[in-house]
Amino acid sequence: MIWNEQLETISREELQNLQASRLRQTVTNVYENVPYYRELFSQHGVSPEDVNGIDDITKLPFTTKASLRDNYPFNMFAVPMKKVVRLHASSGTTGKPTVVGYTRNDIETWSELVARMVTAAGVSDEDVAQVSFGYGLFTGAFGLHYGLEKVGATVVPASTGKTEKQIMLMQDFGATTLIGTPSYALHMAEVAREMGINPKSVGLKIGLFGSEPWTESIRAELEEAWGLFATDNYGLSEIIGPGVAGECQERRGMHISEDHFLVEVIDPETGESVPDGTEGELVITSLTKEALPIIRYRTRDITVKTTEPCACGRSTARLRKVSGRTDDMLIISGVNVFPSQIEDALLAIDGVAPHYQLIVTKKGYLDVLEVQVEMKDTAFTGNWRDLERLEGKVRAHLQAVLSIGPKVKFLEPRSLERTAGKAKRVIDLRNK
Ligand code: DLL
Repeated sequence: MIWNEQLETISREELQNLQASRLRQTVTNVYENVPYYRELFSQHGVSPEDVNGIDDITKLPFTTKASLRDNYPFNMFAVPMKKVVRLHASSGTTGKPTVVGYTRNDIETWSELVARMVTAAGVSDEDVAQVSFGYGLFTGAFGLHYGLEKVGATVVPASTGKTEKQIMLMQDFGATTLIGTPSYALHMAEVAREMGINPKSVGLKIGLFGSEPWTESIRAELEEAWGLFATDNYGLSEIIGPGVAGECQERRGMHISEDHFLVEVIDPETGESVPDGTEGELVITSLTKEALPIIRYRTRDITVKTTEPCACGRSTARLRKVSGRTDDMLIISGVNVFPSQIEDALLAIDGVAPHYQLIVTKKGYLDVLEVQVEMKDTAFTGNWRDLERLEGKVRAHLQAVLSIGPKVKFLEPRSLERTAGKAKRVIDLRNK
C-alpha cells in the first residue's frame, strides 16, 4: 500500500517543479527571517534572486552541525517562539546538544512522512506497534509514535529499558511490529531467550529499525532471531527526525520524501556533487520546514542515491543503506576503515556474535586496532583450542578484507555493555 499515492508516485518532472518552487520559498524565508543565513549568503555573494531551479542549490553555502551549535539554542529558528510547539535535541559527544524546533505544521508534516514510511514497510491499522526508542528529547520515539498513530496502528509507547517487561508486553498485547535501534532489538531477542521465550513465538511480523548504521548481516541476524521482516529507515534531528527516508517492501534502498527534502550527494573532500550511483556524503535541504528550515546540511552520512524506478511504484529517489559517517571513518596506520566493513567481515564467520567494539590506541607512533567481539553461546565451548582456532580465523579474514591486521580479542557471550539506544562501536583512545 502507498500512503500518499499522489505525492509518492508523482512524475519526476512535476516533482522537480514542486521542489524548485519550494526551494525558492525556503531560500527567501531563511534570508528574511534568520540573520545567520542572511549573513552567510552575503559572505558567499548569493541572494535569493540567484536561486530559480533546483540546480541553483549548488550556489548556496553548506550548513553544518557547528552552525547549529554556534546558534544555540534558538537562533536558527525562522519563526517566533510563540509558533514553536515542540523542541527536541540530539546529544552530541561533547558540550551542548543540538536543539531543533517544530511548529504545528511541522509536526503535521513529520507525522505524514513517518506515516508514508511505516506504510511502505508494510505497517497498517491492523498492527500493534511497540515503540522501543527512548521517549524524550530524542526524535526517534515521538516521530514514530505520531506517524504510526496516523496510519491507525495500535501504538505501545514502551520506550527503552526494562527489557523483560517489554517482552512481556509484546506477548500480552500481541505486538506485530517492533520499532527501535537494530542493536537494541538484538539485545531484546537475547533477553527473551534468557527468559525461556523463543523470540519467534512472540509473533512479530515487521521490524522498523534505524537511527544507527547496521549491515545486511545484522538484518539477517534480526530476521533469524525474531522471524520478522526487517526494514531500515533513516533520519536525523537537524532535518526533522525519522521520516526522511525509509525502505519499502522491495528493500532496495530507502525512498526519500523528496517533496519535503532536496537531497544531494557530494564528495566530502571537494564539496562537489557526485553523479547518481556514486558514493558520497549526503547533503539535505528542507523544503517545507517552518521552525527550523535548513539549507544544504552536511549530514556526514555516507550513501549512494539512485533515481532508477522501484518495483513498488513509488517514483521517489532512494538512498542505499548508510554505511557509516565521514567522521567515524577510522584511519589506522593510513588505511581508511569503516566500522561497517569490520561488522560485515566479523559476521561472515560462524560462531561470532553481532556484538563488538573497536578499540584504537597508539603504541609509540603506531596505531593499534583491537577488535573485541563476543562469541555465540553455541561456539563457546570453554576449550581454549577452539577459541584459538576461531581467533585465528577472524584475524586472517579481517586482514584479507581490511589490509591491516587488527588484534582480535574474544569475549564471553554477554560481556559487552548493551545499550537501549545507539550502540557505541568505536572507542578511539589515540588523542586522549
Ligand atoms: O537517529 C533519527 C532517527 C530516529 C532515525 C529513529 C531513524 C529512526 P539523530 O539522533 O539526530 O536522529 O541521529 C542522526 O543517526 O546522521 C546517522 O548518522 C544515524 N542514522 C540514523 N538513521 C540511520 C540509519 C535519529 N537507518 C544520525 N542507518 C544520522 C544508518 C542512521 N545511520
